[in-house]
Amino acid sequence: MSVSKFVVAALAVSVSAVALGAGAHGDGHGHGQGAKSGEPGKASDAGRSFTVQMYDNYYEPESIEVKPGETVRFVVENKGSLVHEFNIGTPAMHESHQKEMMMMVEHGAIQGGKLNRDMMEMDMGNGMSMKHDDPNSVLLEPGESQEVVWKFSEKSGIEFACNVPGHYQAGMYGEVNFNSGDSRVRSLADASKSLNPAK
Ligand SMILES: [Cu+2]
Repeated sequence: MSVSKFVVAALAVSVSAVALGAGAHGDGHGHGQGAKSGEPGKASDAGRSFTVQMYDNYYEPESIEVKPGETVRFVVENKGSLVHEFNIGTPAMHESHQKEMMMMVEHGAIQGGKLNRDMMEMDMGNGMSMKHDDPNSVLLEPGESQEVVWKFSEKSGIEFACNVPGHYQAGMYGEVNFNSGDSRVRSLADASKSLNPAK
């Protein structure tokens, strides 16, 4: 992890602490507010596929470039020795998800390198469970791999992140860069179009 990334992570934590203290919540000041990070995509619409490898505690690659509106297939592999998550969302979404993940650790659903999937299915008594089945994320034990197909929206400021307690703070997140003007990206886009002529 680079030093600058650590500084950014530390800054994000302190900024969100201030926001919490002020009773504020949300990720914007009007512009783009309510816009979502995207929606579940159909595999048949995915022109491109990325392999994302998860280590302790970082991703390879550390960032990806997509076009607004593009559907991308991610093949997520856990190459580390701990449980890791791949989750697509805004920093605010990751922050609130980290609280849920903390609960999963406290209840023993996540134990270092193991997931207690029976525990995750269990009713918590209030009709809720610790099921981890959101379409924008996967939670994997070491050696597991799974796919996420995601259709990105126009909204920028999206990260893929691991919300297992402590991992985001250790730098386990990466940027989704929206790029449509760059010539290299354009040629990739053209290539994906020719693979998927229906679009
Ligand atoms: Cu992790």
